Amino acid sequence: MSSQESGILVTDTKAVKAALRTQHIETPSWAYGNSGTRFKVFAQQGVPRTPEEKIDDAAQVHRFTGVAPTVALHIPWDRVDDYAALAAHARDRGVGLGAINSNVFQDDDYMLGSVTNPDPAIRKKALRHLLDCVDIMDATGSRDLKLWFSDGTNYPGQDDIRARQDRLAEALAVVYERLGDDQRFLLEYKLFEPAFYTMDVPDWGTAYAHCMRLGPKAQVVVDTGHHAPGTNIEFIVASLLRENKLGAFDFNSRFYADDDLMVGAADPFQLFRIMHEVVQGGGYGEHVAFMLDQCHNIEPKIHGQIRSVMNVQEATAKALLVDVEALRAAQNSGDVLGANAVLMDAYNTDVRPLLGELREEMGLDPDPVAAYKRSGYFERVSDERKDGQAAGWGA
Ligand code: PSV
Ligand code: MN
Ligand code: MN
Repeated sequence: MSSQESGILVTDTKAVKAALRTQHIETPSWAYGNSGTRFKVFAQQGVPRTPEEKIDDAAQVHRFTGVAPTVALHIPWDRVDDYAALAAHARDRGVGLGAINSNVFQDDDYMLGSVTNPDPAIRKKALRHLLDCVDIMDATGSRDLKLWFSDGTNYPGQDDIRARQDRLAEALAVVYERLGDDQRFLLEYKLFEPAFYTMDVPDWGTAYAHCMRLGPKAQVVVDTGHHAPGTNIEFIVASLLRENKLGAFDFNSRFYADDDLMVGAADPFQLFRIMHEVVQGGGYGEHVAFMLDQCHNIEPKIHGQIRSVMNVQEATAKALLVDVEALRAAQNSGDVLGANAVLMDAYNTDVRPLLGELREEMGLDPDPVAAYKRSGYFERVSDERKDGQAAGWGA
């Protein structure tokens, strides 16, 4: 969307802004509740007490950024009696309900696994939960079911690796069959934790193999915090896009393991490289869902989500600014440093003025954080939510 003339980047900013205007970044309900590490969950002021209040907070992120129109639910953390009513509440607040995240990791029964547990009764219980989640999707109108399994083993010999894959395949096939025509499941992989010898879905290859067997409604989720240090995530993104198997991202950033920090905080350049592959690989559209999966332990929740959304926008804007013609020309002529320079030119562009302009064109404040702070929302809910039990992991 840009061209290089005598060393100056001339860009079709109109086209870049048009693409950015349609971006859809989903925030997670669990980001608004109290969170922590295994050592301590910190209680913060003004934290929502109910799924409805989490949605109210997510609506603030959309109100000030204009590109976060949906919020993902995690079941049973967001259990309610009437999901259609919850969807109506969301609509009333100007947002929609997004992906339904299943949770088969917080029950004593799942100590040795959920859908891969050697005990058929426990497998059945876990499968029941996944199917219940599809019922919820029917009520909320959600398209995506996110499946993450904590299943795995800690010790060599603890269980049969292949038998566990068979059990997983069996459960996934049942869920796949239950999906409606416009629904899909997103299978998320994670290298380690909570299992430390084998995870049953440790990497994109395992997730891809399961999804490939089932068909187009089975897609892979890339959680950017779920790889070994040094893994080239953009290569995975490029490969999954080639195979039409990239369903979504769980964006967050990490310095060490599954840190779940603000998106783009640890490595904005990696985020840009990922977005470059998304844009070039035809993944910039509704079929690849941009979700955030992060928990803000020490920073204010809504402010942190706004910051993350803005960081995704900035990386996307830079990826859209890559001078593709110049890049191709350099690549095809073997100009190694020239090609690299084209990419770096885009990465080093300060896109904040462009995003500010875009927001003004969208009727928003160019500075979402300042506008949110001025709104007094935090002070208001801090006062209103003084009583009652704040939501947090597991609540
Ligand atoms: C697991 O680490 C994970 O990334 C999955 O997406 C879970 O559903 C989520 O975290 C909960 O925060
Ligand atoms: Mn995740
Ligand atoms: Mn994670």
